[in-house]
Amino acid sequence: MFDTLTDRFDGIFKRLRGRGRLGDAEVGEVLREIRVALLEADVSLDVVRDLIERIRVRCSGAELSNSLTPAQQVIKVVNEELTTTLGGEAFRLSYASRPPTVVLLAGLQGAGKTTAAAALARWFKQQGRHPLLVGADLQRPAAVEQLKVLGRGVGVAVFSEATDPVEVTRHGIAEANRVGRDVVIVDTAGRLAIDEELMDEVRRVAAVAKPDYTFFVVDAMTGQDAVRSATAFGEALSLDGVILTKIDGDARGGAALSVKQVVGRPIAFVSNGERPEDFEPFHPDRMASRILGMGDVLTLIERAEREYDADVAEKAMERLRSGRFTLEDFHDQLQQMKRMGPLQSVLGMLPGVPKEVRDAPIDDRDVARVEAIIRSMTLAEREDPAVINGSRRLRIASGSGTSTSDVNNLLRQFKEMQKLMRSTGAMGAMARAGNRKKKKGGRVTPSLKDAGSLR
Ligand SMILES: Nc1nc2c(ncn2[C@@H]2O[C@H](COP(=O)(O)OP(=O)(O)OP(=O)(O)O)[C@@H](O)[C@H]2O)c(=O)[nH]1
Ligand SMILES: [Mg+2]
Repeated sequence: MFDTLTDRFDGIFKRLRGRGRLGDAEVGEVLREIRVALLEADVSLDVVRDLIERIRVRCSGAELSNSLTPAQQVIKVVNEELTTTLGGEAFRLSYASRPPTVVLLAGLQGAGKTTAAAALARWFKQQGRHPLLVGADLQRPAAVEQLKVLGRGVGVAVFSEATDPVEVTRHGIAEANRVGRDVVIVDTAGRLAIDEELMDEVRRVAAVAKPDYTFFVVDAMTGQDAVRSATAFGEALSLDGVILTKIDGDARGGAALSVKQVVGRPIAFVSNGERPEDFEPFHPDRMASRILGMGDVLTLIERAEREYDADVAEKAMERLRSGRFTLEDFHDQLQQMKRMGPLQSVLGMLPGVPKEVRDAPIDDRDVARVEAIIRSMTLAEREDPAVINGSRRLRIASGSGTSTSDVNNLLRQFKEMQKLMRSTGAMGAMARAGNRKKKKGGRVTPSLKDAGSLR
């Protein structure tokens, strides 16, 4: 997401860096370039106007700190104002004093409501809550079944029945009370704002659900137009926030930057793929630094803490320290990395990763190939690759559907990696992170935690 915008800002700031003092003319020129970049990114015209004006005031005013170069000053101001446009503070969700906390999802057809419902249920579970999913989409025949499959995937029960959406919602909440679920997520049918009958239905669902939070689910790929459809929903329902989906497919970012101002409500969560784990709370400040190409270490660290299994990490670290890190451990580490998302997106969040590297296509199939090769080895071979002779290499290649040169490459790279890890630098960093982790007692990825200090 935001690829084009990030590229444009990259160019604008690069040109700025060579400059000394910035006069009004230079500032004006930069603002014009930013304006064009935003419009090209499909940001709503009103939003662009406001944003540019706020940047202009601050860049030509007295707010020039001496410690920063002019280019850094502009970047700082743009970063802060982009954060404001994206909603300023991160959305804070608080729980109903008398459970269950009820969340209602509404939006256009195919926006990603059902997917988001399951992902949200998973997120609540991670917060230590006990959610219940309620399937109130009786419009599309397979809708409830879809929710049940997704619910099973995240280990959350789904309530539904063949009555009508209002009754399903009422009974779903009663069910949550009966079995002691403290969060209820109601998935509703996709509807067009012009369909008055269906708009009336969702109004009646909301009337019995009395939701603590009503989220408008929007597909980012439809750009600022989809955001406008919020108006009709906002008239029928009292919206609290937006769930922006499919940001993985939105190269421009117009929707994300327009939501707050056009809908009048902030983005609460974003969805970055079809899987329940591709879903997270939205942080305006982090997104702004991502747009400006400053990476997003915080999100990465958070995700790592959530998805990384501390025991496996601990074991790997022990082995690293004692110089016994094997292909078996490497395989475990790969599994863990994969849980943080596609490698490309993980890389995109690291600051200081050169654009060429960030954009170089990483094929997750390459990773799959490496896994297949390791899986085709015997345990003894994984522990000590030195025992793998020529004929075994051939067998491993055919067993994993690769070639002997793939196998040779992996073995050579692994040997180099082992050498590198034995060198004091890597060991020291790992050991330091290990100590920190023990103090905290939580889930931490050593190498990624250290990446934070790159900032
Ligand atoms: N790439 C990508 N696909 C997504 C994302 N969220 C949902 N999808 C896909 O979009 C399609 C529609 O998602 P649903 O969750 O069924 O949408 P919905 O709003 O419930 O649709 P209706 O109930 O028919 O209105 C599915 O194929 C999802 O897998 C996302 O963040 N990224
Ligand atoms: Mg649905």
